[in-house]
Amino acid sequence: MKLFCTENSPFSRVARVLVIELGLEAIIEITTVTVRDKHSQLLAYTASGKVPALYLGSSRTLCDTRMIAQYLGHIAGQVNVVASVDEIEDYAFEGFCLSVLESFCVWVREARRDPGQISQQLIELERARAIRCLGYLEEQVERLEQRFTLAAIAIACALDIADRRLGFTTDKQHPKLQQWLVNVNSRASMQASVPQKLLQQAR
Ligand SMILES: N[C@@H](CCC(=O)N[C@@H](CS)C(=O)NCC(=O)O)C(=O)O
Repeated sequence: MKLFCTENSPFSRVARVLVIELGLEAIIEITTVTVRDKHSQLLAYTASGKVPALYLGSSRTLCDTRMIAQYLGHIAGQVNVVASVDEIEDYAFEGFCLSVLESFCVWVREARRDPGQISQQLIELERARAIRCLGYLEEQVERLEQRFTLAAIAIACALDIADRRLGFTTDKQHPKLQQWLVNVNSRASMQASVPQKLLQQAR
């Protein structure tokens, strides 16, 4: 199986972390591709052109992070890597965590446009959303601490990209979240998936 990723994409990182956490390195080949590129090899596997994408063989490709997580959990025999709809609070929390990651991606994308094209209104909207969401996560940190599964991995990757790309960090207002992040960042899966290109850039 091939897992298509870019080096810097936080959604890709979620999938890469899961591959390591689930011990699937031997059967999942990580393939780095380009996105927003009409010549990308990924387009031969999925018209969406987005990462992560998991090619299963026989022209079957999963191109949604939650689906990929669910599938990886399935083949690893660890179905609780994603929340079950039977545990509705966990299920809702997981959706919230993925939406936090999505929101940081929107903010990063906007911030990287040519200066004249950046919408300050959008930036401020995303900043306000981020502050609100981190406040909520500070209250809900026990949920993140319980298990390092999709919800927690999404937040770990979201907070990392927010720090590296936007200089937006958990601060004194979020001490529990900050401590949780320090702890999870020391995991082998998080260490092995640090975006190397961003690491080399000045922060
Ligand atoms: N909802 C998708 C989001 C994936 C996504 O937005 N990926 C970004 C990189 S973080 C991407 O591939 N962007 C390329 C593009 O928009 O063409 C998922 O859950 O997998």
